[in-house]
Amino acid sequence: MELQQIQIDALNDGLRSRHQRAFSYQAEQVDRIEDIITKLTAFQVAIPSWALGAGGTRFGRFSIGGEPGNLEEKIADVGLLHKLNASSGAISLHIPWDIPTDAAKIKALADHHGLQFDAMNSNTFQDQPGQPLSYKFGSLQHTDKGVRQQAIDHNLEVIAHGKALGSKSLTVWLSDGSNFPGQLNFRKAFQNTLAGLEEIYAALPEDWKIFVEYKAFEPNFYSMTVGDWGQSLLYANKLGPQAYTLVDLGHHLPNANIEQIVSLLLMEGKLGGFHFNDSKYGDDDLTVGSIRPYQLFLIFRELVEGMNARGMNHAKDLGWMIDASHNIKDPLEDLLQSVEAIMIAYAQALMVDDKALDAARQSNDVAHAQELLQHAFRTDVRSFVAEARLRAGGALDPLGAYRSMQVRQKLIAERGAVSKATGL
Ligand code: RM4
Ligand code: MN
Ligand code: MN
Repeated sequence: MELQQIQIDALNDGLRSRHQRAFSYQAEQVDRIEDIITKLTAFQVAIPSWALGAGGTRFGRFSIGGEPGNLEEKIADVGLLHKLNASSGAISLHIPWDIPTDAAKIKALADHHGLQFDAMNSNTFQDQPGQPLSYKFGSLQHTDKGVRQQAIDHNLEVIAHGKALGSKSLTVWLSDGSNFPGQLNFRKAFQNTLAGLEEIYAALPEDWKIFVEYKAFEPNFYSMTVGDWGQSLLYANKLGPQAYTLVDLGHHLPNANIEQIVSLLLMEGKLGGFHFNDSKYGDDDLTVGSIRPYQLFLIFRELVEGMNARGMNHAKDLGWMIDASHNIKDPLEDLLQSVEAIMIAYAQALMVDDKALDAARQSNDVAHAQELLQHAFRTDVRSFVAEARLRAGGALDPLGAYRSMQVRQKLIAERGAVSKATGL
């Protein structure tokens, strides 16, 4: 199904005067409002193909109905999101879950929805049917050269698919690691992994980036071979200028200071991409901003400050993506909420008075420095985000529009109540 602009405009008409009142009241209190709106309009967050269906846990999975059954339907779903929020203009594919059999056709379909192909993701954390060698004891780290080669070849295949679609980056997340002390020689595991990454790096097209994603634990619980930002940065530095670290918000040990990590990676020119989600305990993959919105704001604040310090384009120079899993909510509703939370945090980060903050820091005025950040965080910027959306042709209230147009009911009617998305 597709949403028509005329439907969105009609819904917006009913909300317009209330929005205008809120927007003019809030905008009056902010400097550089036009600059903020322009930046918000340009900012696009990629949607991962695997977040469009129900996830589940190892205890079970509950179907939500109308899930996309193939790549075309996944693109259509992201098209729906983008039509509503004008901020989800890219999709990130996972191979082999999303192998494009006819790349030109898939590309044309994405174009039709105004979508680009964000980072391609490889998968060496599961065994696929018919796969000759198993990843049970790792992929690039494996003691067996044959397994390592299989994982390298898979990544080269992912690059080839990405090239055909116009993607510009490869994200490698490895589940490699060990479950018990003694299982692994850490140094050899690192060296094998690096050697494999070097071969993949050598196959990257010149205008591509490779993102090395780290994760503290799970599925391995004693050690992970790319376990934290230090290890990821080591790989990225050794690989070369096209290699970067990717930060997934759920991949840290509890209470890690992610904003500081982000700041230092940016300082080194080695932050490449971002996976947004929220968590209370671990890799919970919950809706962005649903548990720790202040942390999200602080991270965005470092992102904005660090990108400005390097003269980077906020919208284009880093890979922005959601990485989430939906167990009880409608994934499309959840993703609308996630994108909204990201835009809000970004808008608040753009509002921080840098000069005043610098001065407060310089004079060690701790209370004032804290006030300056909290003032931005506590400002209600929802009407700014809505205004940016409105100007780009999106819905003033994307979630409300989604519900009143009965999108899920229509998807269920089209695809059935028991359709299952490929993915996790
Ligand atoms: C991992 C990691 C990767 C994602 C997979 C599905 O935990 O976050 O980014 O590709 O999940
Ligand atoms: Mn991730
Ligand atoms: Mn994850």
